[in-house]
Amino acid sequence: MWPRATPPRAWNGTGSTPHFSEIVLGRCFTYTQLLRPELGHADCGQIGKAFTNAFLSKDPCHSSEQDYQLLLKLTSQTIPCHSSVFWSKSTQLAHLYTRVRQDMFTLEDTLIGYIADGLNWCGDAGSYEMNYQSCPHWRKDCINNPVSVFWDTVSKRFAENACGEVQVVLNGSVSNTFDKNSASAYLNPHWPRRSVLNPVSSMNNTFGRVEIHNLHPGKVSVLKAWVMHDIGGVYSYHTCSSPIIDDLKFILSKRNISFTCEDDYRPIKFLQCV
Ligand code: 2NF
Repeated sequence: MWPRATPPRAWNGTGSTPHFSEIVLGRCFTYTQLLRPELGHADCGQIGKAFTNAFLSKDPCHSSEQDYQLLLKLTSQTIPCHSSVFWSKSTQLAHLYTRVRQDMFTLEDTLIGYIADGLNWCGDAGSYEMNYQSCPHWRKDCINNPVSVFWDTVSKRFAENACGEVQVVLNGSVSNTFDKNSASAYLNPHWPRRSVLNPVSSMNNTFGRVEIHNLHPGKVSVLKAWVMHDIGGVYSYHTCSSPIIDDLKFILSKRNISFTCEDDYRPIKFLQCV
């Protein structure tokens, strides 16, 4: 059917990361051979192929969870109970925490999260190639782009697999410590159409929109929230006593999951001084 007559459409987002396939392969080998050799059975060649097949030659505004199923299967990994760490607006601090606590895992400490973190990718329905020029921006072009759908899909699996006591590192120094509108956007029967209340910002909170709704009551006993302050922003916008945290507590209570909250949890606070 190809070569194509017209160049791929220009989107508003950054294009695919140069050397995407090589980076995916290299990260897969680094993770399975050096970081977590106990996972040595993972087939990095197959994982790399499944990743690119999920989006190449496809419309980058109609990506679906289904596209990533083989990749998910090839990267399945058992995380021990009591060791999952979620985060929102606190990427650096949460990852510093799990670097020190090697027994704890954020999504980016799992194989699939490690491979994809910080990368960008998309293809085009009319080409076998990746689009290195531009990719759909989730806000300006379309929500169902390959990167957003990927993170929603793997975040959902990460939450579904969590068990025992789980933790979330939240940023109390920003206004959107926890985005209640993200949560209601997910509960809205018209989802994934845009929320009428807050059409843009409500999309941008995977923890509130995807992860809390996919924790399994009965499997997860308690969510422990650590509300950290002074991670770039005003000192203390929200604390455990803020209504925004009550929203989180309420959503979890409806799902029969216990909730505790602590401001500036010392083992993490200590890392802010490092
Ligand atoms: O890039 C990642 N590693 C990533 C992306 C999305 C979600 C990780 N996650 C998982 C993590 F495991 C955390 O538990 O979800 C949780 C964090 O997501 P969050 O949206 O609650 O936290 P933010 O700090 O607001 O965002 C994390 C990153 O994702 C991007 C955002 O720009 C930031 O780089 N992001 C958020 N929503 C979207 C979206 N709809 C998005 N990128 C594309 N489309």
